[in-house]
Formats: sequence, structure tokens, C-alpha cells
Amino acid sequence: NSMLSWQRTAFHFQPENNWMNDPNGPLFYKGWYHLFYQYNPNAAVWGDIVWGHAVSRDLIHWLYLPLAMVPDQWYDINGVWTGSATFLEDGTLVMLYTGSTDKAVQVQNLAYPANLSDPLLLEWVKYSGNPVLVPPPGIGLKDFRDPTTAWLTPEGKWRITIGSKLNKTGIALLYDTVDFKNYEQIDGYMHTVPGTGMWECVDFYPVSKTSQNGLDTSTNGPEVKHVLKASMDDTRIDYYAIGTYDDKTNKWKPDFPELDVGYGLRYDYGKFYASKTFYDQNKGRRILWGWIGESDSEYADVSKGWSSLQGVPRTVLLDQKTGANLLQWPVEEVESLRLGSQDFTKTKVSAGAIIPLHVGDATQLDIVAEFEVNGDALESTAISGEAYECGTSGGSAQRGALGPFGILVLSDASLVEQTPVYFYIVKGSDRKLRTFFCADQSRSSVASDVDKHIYGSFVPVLEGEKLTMRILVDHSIVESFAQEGRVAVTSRVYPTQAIYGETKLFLFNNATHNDVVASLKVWQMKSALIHPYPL
Ligand code: DQQ
Repeated sequence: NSMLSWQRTAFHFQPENNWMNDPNGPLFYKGWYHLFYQYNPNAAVWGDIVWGHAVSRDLIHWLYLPLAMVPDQWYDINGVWTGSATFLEDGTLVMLYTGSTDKAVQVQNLAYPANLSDPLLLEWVKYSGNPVLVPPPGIGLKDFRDPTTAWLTPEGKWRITIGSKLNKTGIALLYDTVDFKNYEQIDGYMHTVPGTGMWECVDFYPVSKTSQNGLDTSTNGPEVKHVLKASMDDTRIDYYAIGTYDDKTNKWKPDFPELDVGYGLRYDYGKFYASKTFYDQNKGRRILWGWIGESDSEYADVSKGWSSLQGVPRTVLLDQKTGANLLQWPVEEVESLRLGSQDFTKTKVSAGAIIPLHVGDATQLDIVAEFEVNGDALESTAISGEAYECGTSGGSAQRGALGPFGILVLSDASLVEQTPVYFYIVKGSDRKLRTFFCADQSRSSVASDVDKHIYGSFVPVLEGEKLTMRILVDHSIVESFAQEGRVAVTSRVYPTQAIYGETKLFLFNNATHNDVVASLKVWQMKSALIHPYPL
């Protein structure tokens, strides 16, 4: 029974069955969070795309609603594709989305709620003048999709950006509109990056240099940086960069040109794509949604009858300590699922040790952990690695002087199946330490038809900071965050033995010389019991 398959998650959003991909038009309205999503009502593979719809009071407990939009017009008959919501100044709401036409041309369409007094926004009306935008001259008919939320220009017009490509250069087109029906293309592009290919699901938003609040999409000024994100069709990676947006020249420039969109920072170093943020006016924060695909075989997806999750929504803020990256953190509401916790305080994990943590079933957990590394070991170690990368390393089995050390999640008692999440420290020839944060899927399952990459990244660790991680475990997904969210890594894993009551948790330290001291708090997590809205 697909509904009972153990790989189904307990507190992640996923439809009752079939295929899901991108999050669409997230918003908060009259007490409800709304999530729309790319959905195939007919199969567990991509196709026949409609907008699924769900609502929640708290971003965690979701209720399925009837489909919001289906392909029923010539301008979206091949699919109601990705789009974004904009609140107008009078509190009303518009949705712009991409339609794939009867000729498979990508066009932009306008839709709006039929009844603004309905907090559930059940009925959507497609504007009679659709499409409102068609591919401009010089742009491929299939390279024009995923309009953003609009922001206000200094002249009081609304502006959107849409991703595309010119040969192999990824580009962000700009349009101004007053009524969302008629548009004027701005000359040139907001930004272009050669070699990155088609930009899907572009996102563009301000983050504050000084406050801990999220910002409405129209906010601009000296206290603000702007994030530009593109989902790279060629690599299926969401890259972002932090930069400066000039609303006079209509250009955005990265603050660190070597970290431009597509070459520098990723939202997530694991499985995470086609993401979208929105400003949550309810709690004054910006929230990031991301599509987490399966990494088993398509055959397995069809047999289990479903495919894909949405990640636990994350708040996003500029990291004011580094100024050079975002911080992503699971929304605080997920903590409402925490049941009893267990503390493991100042546990010494000697070089080479594996220590079981007796927490009961370990399939639904929230873990926070802190690791203290022996300062003498850091000082005395020899230069240990110039070119370490999680992805090309030997994973948690590769022993270095100062790492790896961390946590084995979704492990069986014999450790035949295990997903290690860990730090690995290397010392360069400049004697400086560099810390990496990795998640190793190579031994996650004895099954052979599943992804076994080792994911991860360098993570900045500032003077005096401890090494900290947070891990959300939910059956077949592991979301790992290092250093308060400077780096995030999402893994999909499909153990066959480490399931239900056989699932265990361990501390490990596979360094050759470096004892570490770990302090952890581990919560069991309730299920969110996602179900249809009783209409
Ligand atoms: N998914 C949608 C497109 C978008 C892509 C189609 C990204 O609009 O570019 O399902 O995953």
C-alpha cells in the first residue's frame, strides 16, 4: 500500500499520491498559509501539470484542497507551470504563471481569486485577455518561464523578472506593468551570467543588513542587499548570490563577482530545486520553499505511487556576521512537533569511536548538536589536505587527523545502513583550518538503484565559534544545517533495514588523532497528519 510505505514522510508536505514538483505562489492570506505546487494528478512521474493547492495555519499542518488551476485554455493546455503571487497595495492578489500553449510555446498568464472574502482562495479565475506576455524577439519560444513576485519601482510601477537564456548565457528579463495585463519590457537585462544555461524559477528579493526581520519584496535602500537566485536547468542546482540592485540603471551586480549566480553559493548542497521565497507579512519574515525530488528509480516511484516532497520551509536572512552568505533555518513552527527530548551533555567521542544514542525509534527526529574540538589537536596537526571536497572524498570512511566526526542517522544496529552527517577539518599549507560539512549517502541503503552521492560544502567558521549542526530526520529525508544555517544539505535516503523500530542513532568520530566532545539534544517528532480539508 503506497500510503503506508515507510518512505513516506510524517512532517513534510507531499500530496496524497502521484507526482509533485515546484512550489508555486506561496502566500499568507486571512490567517492561512497557501501552498500551490506543480502536480501531476494522473501519475507518479512529471506530466499533465496542474496547480495543486494546500493550506495551513502554521506551515506544518497542511490540508489538501481541490486543484487550483488545470490546463483548460489554449494558452496553458500543455501545462499550468510555475508562477508567483503578488499582493497589490489594496490587499488584493494576483497570480502570474507560465502556460505551455497548444503549440508548446511558453507564455505568461494572469489569474486572480474569484472571491477575496474566501480565506481558502478555492476558486481561481484566468484573465480573459491571456496570455499577457509572449516570448520577445530573440528569445526561444521554450525559454521563457516562471515569472517572479512583482516589486514596486520608484515610479510606482510593478516590475517582474523572468528567466531565460541566450545561447548558453543565463539571463533575467525585466518587465514593468501597472495593471498586470499590459507590460513594457525594460531594455537590456537585470543580469546575465555566461555559461550557466537556462535560468528557471528566478527569484529576486531584498534582505536586511541590520535587522533580523524579513523584508517585503518592494523594500529597497542603503540598509538592503538583494539576492538573485536561478535554478539551473542544466545542473538542477539552485544557485544564489548576494548583490546590489540599482533601480535607476535596472541592473543587479554581485558583491563578490567570483561568487556570481551559478558559480558560488547554493541554497543547498544536496537535493533541492526550483525553490521560491515569499514575504510572510504575518510574522515579518521571508520564507523559502524548495522542491525535494526522489533519488530512487522512476520504477520505484511508480510502484510506491508517489514522488517528491517539499522541504520544511526555511526562514532566510543575510548572515550579518559574514555579510557573504544567507542563513537558512527551519521555520520555528516545526518545533511544535517536538515530543520528549533527550540530552547527551559533554560526551567524549574519542578518535575512532562509535557511540549509540538510545533515543528509541529514530525515524522522526529533530537533533541539535555542538562539537568541541581539542585545541591542542588543531595546533599540533600536520598540514592535512589542500583540496578536500565532500563530493570527491571517500565520505565518512575517509580518515583524516581532524575528522570526520558527527552523527549517524537512519542507521541499523549493525551499521550496514547508515547516513553520516559530519564535519571534516583540514589544515592548509598556510596553517589555516578549513571546515567542511558533509552528508554521506554511500552506505545509506543496501539497495543499488538509489543515489549514493556524498554531498556537502566548505562552511565558514568564525573565530571563537563552536561547530554546530541541526538535523531533521523524517523517514526518507534528512535535512542538515551547519553553523546556524550557513550551509544546508538535503539528502534523500532509502534504507531497507534501518526502518521503523530498527532505526538507530549514533555519534561517531572517525578522525585518527582528534578527540571531540559532543553535546546534543534529540527530540522525537510527532507526525503532522496532513489530510484533505473537510469541505
Ligand atoms: N518546472 C515547471 C517550469 C519550471 C520547471 C514545469 C522547474 O515552469 O521551469 O513543471 O522545475
